[in-house]
Amino acid sequence: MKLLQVLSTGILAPVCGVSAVVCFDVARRKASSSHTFRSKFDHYVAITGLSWVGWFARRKLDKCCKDVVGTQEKLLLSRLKANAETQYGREYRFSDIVTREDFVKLLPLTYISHYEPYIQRMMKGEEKVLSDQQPVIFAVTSGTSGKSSILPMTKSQGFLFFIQGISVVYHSLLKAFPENNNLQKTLKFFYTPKWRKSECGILIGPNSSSPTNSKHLLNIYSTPKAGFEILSEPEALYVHLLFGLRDKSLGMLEANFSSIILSSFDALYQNWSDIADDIERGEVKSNLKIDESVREELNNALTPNPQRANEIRDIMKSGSKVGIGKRLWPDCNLILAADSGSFDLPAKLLRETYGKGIPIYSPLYAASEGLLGLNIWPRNQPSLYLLALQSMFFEFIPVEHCNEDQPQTLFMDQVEKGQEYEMVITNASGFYRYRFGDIVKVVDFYHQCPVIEFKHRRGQFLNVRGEKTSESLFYQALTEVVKTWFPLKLLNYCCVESLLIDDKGDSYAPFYHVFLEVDDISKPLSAEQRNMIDKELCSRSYVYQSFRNKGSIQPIRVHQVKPGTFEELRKFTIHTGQASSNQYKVPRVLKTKEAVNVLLSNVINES
Ligand SMILES: *[C@@H]1O[C@H](CO)[C@@H](O)[C@H](O)[C@H]1NC(C)=O
Ligand SMILES: *[C@@H]1O[C@H](CO)[C@@H](O)[C@H](O)[C@H]1NC(C)=O
Ligand SMILES: *[C@@H]1O[C@H](CO)[C@@H](O)[C@H](O)[C@H]1NC(C)=O
Ligand SMILES: CC(=O)N[C@H]1CO[C@H](CO)[C@@H](O)[C@@H]1O
Repeated sequence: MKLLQVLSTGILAPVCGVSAVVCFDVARRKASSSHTFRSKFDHYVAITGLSWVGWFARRKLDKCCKDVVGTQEKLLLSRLKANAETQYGREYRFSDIVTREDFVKLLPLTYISHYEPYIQRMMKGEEKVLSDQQPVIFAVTSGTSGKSSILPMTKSQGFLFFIQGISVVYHSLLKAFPENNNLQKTLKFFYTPKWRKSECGILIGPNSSSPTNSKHLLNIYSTPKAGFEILSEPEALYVHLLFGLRDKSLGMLEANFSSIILSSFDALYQNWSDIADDIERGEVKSNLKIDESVREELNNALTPNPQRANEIRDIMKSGSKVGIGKRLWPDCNLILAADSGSFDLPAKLLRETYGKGIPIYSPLYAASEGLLGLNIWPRNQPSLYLLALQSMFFEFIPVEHCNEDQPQTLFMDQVEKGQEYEMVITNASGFYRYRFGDIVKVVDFYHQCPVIEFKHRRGQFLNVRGEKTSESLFYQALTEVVKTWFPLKLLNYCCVESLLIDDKGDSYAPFYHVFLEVDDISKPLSAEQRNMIDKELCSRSYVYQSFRNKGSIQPIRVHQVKPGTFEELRKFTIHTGQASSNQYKVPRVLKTKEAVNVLLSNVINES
């Protein structure tokens, strides 16, 4: 990040004149064994810079939270002013807008389709279409539950994301988990996305911030630079694990989503013996499919370490998966990964098995739309987010109106505690009053700023007869049932509406298919067990129950699938869609036939 460069040369360099103090501070902190003196120092500069920026950014944030109306209106009006001379700005008369009420009156609520013609123009190279700034990139949203879409981003975005997002949550992290204020490295599971170019030469691709963008931040991670450049995922994962395992004093595990960490542990169980051999030899195995230049760089970063190799072998052979993370890395203090919405289940599994004893912190609520929320309460569960009021102008549609096309919206200061809303955003790169579909619940206020819990994404409904069973309601019913199946554990699940599957059952009425992966497949699920899900859902949803009683919906059909099915589904989606592995989310409601076929071909124990 640019800022760190500025800090390290401009501010920190003179401060380092007091080098004795700094050297003492560097020396007294717990550090990764793979650090050289130089990299230890760079690591120190990076995290010290980050926590200073975080301290200032947090003060600024608190000030804004005490004046929600002013902060939001100022943000909105300055954005409109900056973009008044764009094609969109002239079309919607931005220059006439002087209050937030004008804005709502003059502009319609929009969906992604509204922007498609504008984006086409931008891709051809026209300037000042939606935003005054030339887009640097077109992001691809994770199209795991539907189609991918191509969206523009602008330059300042990454910088603001860093200042208003990363630095603030880092500050909160250190306050809640002070044991992380050290020089231990982080194992970051990151996969480099593929890129393509639009007609005017703008890069198109998922814009996940790559650690290789910043030389300073690289010292924080256990994987060397070359490892982040590997394009194929299994090989990249192998390398991440290799360098992570080598470092016994690792401090954190980090990935975008808890599901990525969970599946990385699964991969560890498949490949640990090769990895241990590599650590012993100090060389990456010769049949790993990577470029020679990458191999050379990786090998340069390795030294033979038979002792650590044996340690890993002993730990991996000792059986239990529970707490394996803490046994491999006794000083690991934290898992950093999103655990809200559809990542709740993988996070729970992680807490109970591999990651037992290591807290999980989900720092940001962010999406392609930008920074939406900040979790400044790292120890709270479920994760709560302070709305990122400096990053977006927010409006809210009460859930009961979210089926209307142009409902009345509320402003940030008008929402109520305990209510659920669909969020509407106006962001920095030219999306105005945009309904991207997230439903949240306001659970509290921090000063005047709403604190929310993510509920689900609109569209992630099961809806065969207008009953609209939300993803989260279904999940609650399912977890309640699975509790009674103890010691059997649910590993993964997914629902499909019957219209996507040819076998329509006994009556014309539609129903839900539920695909479950559980940890013990030796005994098929009994008919009684399967029926419980339908009963539980009835007891939780009056609407669903009434359709069931009327015979308008048939009972839920439960299918058990082979272990590894959801991994296959993930590979299939990444292979066929445009989502990269960083962005992949297990869809809880599958909407395409092709993906459903993957599940169907893996069904077992059908009675
Ligand atoms: C995680 O995913 C989000 C949205 O898909 C993206 O904006 C972000 O940059 C990703 N982060 C990493 C570290 O991959
Ligand atoms: C990891 O192990 C699995 C199963 O043995 C194997 O198929 C896969 O190729 C290995 N991965 C790598 C990167 O070697
Ligand atoms: C605004 O939202 C659009 C649509 O999701 C996205 O493409 C764009 O990158 C967002 N801009 C910012 C600044 O986050
Ligand atoms: C937010 C973000 O990650 N932005 C990055 C998008 O990609 C460009 C080009 O690689 C980077 O410069 C941005 O930092």
